[in-house]
Amino acid sequence: MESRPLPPGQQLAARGKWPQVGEATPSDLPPDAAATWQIDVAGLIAAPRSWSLDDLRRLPRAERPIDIHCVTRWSKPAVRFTGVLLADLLAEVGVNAEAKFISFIAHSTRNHDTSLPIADALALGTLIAWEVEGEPLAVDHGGPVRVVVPKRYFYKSLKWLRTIRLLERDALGFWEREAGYHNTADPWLQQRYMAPALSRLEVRAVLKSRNFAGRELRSIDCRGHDLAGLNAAGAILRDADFRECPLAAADFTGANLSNARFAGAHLQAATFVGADVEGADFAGCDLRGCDFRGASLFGSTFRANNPSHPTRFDAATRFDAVTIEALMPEEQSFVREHVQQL
Ligand SMILES: Nc1nc2c(c(=O)[nH]1)N[C@H]1C(S)=C(S)[C@@H](COP(=O)(O)O)O[C@H]1N2
Ligand SMILES: [Mo]
Repeated sequence: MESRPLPPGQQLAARGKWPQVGEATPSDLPPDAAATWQIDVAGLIAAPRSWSLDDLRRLPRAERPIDIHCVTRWSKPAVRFTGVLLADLLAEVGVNAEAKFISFIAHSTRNHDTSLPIADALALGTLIAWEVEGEPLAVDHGGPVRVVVPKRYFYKSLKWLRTIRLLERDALGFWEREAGYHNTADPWLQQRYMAPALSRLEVRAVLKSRNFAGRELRSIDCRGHDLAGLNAAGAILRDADFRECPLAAADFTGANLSNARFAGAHLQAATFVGADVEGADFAGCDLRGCDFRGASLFGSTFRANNPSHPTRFDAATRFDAVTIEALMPEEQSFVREHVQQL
């Protein structure tokens, strides 16, 4: 396959591997879900209507190779999805002139949703898809029917699509609300997160306390602060910046550190047990005695880019044989090479 450049900060998943991300597969789908599935199109349209999969199949069939870019830094190029273009479906329902946004809502215990400006969704070639690589879409990956939005981080591609709602004003989606994920989500512009939640004053106070336990501190900038012995158990630290920080013996047990930046940090004897470090960067860190057991490692990076500041491990650095399989191929072999017990 010809290789195209990846968006900045992304790495290739192993060929044939497709991680399942987000909420768990719904446990209440009948085995024949595809036969009974209905998609409701509602909101600012001429007349609300439900569509079965067979109804959708009567519309023009579209097949597209689409690059998957997960916000936690793994990509999977040219995945062949088949379905109907959103444009062709909307042409059937007749969208009112005042509708500006489109909200996709899932079959989901938390009413998972996401949204886009209608103009963007159409211009990007959004697909309502029920097949991948010529096979019915597996339930784990959003079957019977999911949304696939090309050229956006994959959190815009809603699984288990149930309702399409046309709106005058935007309805912020689940990850955009709960995780602070960027509402535009262009991977070429690295639009991963919205602006941080805290003021500078609040940030200064919490840094001084060295107690982040249980707090929501998305995108916090910790650079230049001595945080040795930090208590960050259970803290929400997505996109946090810890580059070069002294963090010996810090406790990140159960913290959410997805996409956090640790490059060059001193993490001797720090613990990440049960933490989410998906997409986090540990290049050039001192990881002697560091504990990553039970951590979620999808898309995280350990290889140093500067040979004079290598990532350091020792016999006390701990990883799980199982969780380490979530690392992308080159990262996985690098860590295995350096950590004895694997
Ligand atoms: N219903 C639903 N759709 C969802 C999510 C979710 O949690 N629930 N997560 C999103 C995220 S963050 C990603 S990266 C992709 C993952 O799709 P996959 O599991 O097929 O890789 O689904 C997106 N769609
Ligand atoms: Mo994602």
